[in-house]
Amino acid sequence: IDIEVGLRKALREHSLSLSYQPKVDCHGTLQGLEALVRWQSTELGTVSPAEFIPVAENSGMVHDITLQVIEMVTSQVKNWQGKGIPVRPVAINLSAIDLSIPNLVQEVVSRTDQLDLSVDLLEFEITETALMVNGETGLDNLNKLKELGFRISIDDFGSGYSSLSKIAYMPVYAIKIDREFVQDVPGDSRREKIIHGILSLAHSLDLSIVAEGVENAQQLEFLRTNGCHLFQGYFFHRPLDITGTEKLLATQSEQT
Ligand code: G
Ligand code: G
Ligand code: NA
Ligand code: MN
Repeated sequence: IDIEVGLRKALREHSLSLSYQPKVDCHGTLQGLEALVRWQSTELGTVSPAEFIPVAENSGMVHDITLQVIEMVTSQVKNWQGKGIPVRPVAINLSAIDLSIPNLVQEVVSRTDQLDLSVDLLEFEITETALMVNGETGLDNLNKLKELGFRISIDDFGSGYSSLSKIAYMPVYAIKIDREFVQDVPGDSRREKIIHGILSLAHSLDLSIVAEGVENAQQLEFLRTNGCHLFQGYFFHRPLDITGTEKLLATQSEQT
């Protein structure tokens, strides 16, 4: 059994699950979560999304994964609300293929409407590469999502070929600086300069800035003093399972 066959089965059986990685402000206070898909296969063991998402994209399955992820997130948020646990916005990763689906917005809205969820509890992350390969339909979908009140972030910023000058015309509220840049600061003066450049342009465009892959206090200090707003990474939290996420949501509410 290979990844494609196994994944098809997992989708049929609805056996994918989610981890949630926190996004925090510079005080470490929880501001949001990113949903990360997980697959524990009986035949193949744990398979990383870095491995199976590309296979899913090439075999027509990635949009079904996305729809199942949306359903898991919305029902989880509803579940937390039902238990009186204060929730934070949850970001869902979209692939380029999702953006090319003309019906995408309706599919999202039908799932949030069904559970009577507020739009500001869901966000979408799109890699800059996905943003650039999508034409009319992609931009149309993003504009509609934004008009409805969903926030959109550009994931892995700096790793592709886009530029902030293009993103300035996109319905985007935040950029996430790719881990690759974060890992070499402070110290690598070229990377420091790239981050300075990204941040100053992002500030002037009023974009919110999230740093990915923050692993130590030095990185945090550099990013914070240069105007990053939110942080994600092992220094604060690894991706958490549902129990861990729930505990964190509960303790954060005690502090506020
Ligand atoms: O969680 P992890 O570090 O293993 O993720 C590896 C890669 O898989 C990352 O690039 C992440 O963005 C991507 N990924 C995780 N969950 C999803 C998802 O639900 N949909 C898509 N399209 N990509 C995801
Ligand atoms: O491409 P994307 O940014 O969505 O990737 C998310 C992945 O990055 C997750 O699978 C998560 O496990 C991983 N990740 C999150 N924080 C860190 C970190 O601080 N260091 C490293 N090396 N990986 C991280
Ligand atoms: Na990312
Ligand atoms: Mn992401």
